[in-house]
Amino acid sequence: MPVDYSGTWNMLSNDNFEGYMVAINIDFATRKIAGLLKTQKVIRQDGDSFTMKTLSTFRNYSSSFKIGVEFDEVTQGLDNRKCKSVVNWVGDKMVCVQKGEKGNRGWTHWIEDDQLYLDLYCEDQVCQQIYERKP
Ligand code: VLZ
Repeated sequence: MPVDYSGTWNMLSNDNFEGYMVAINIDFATRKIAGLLKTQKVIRQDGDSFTMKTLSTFRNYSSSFKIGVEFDEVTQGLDNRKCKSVVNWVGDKMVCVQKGEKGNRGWTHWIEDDQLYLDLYCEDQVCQQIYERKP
């Protein structure tokens, strides 16, 4: 039985989001606001098809994809870049590569002790976020 990422997840911690935002060239004022946010992930998993919504009081971000199928991603409301993105299973982890102007860009999700982990990376920066299931 594969892992089920579906559900609503509330942020518990957000390590080095600042570094990640600098790496994707988010301006100072926006970083000051965004750095205080406790985002929520709403994930819908239907077989290998996913919708991931990142919700906050400031901005929302949404993406939909199928495992192993490259898609055009525009990081709307973040750095507004175009990426050729693809998400694959590596064991029970979901590994996304976001090919585009920025090097070494992507993210990895996994579940450990019923907590949702997310590493967001770009260039030499890694942001690690941990979420718990909404009670
Ligand atoms: O999520 O790549 O879970 O799409 C931050 C939104 C989202 C808050 C960060 C406002 C990246 C930020 C979300 C203003 C600069 C992301 C994927 C992995 C799924």
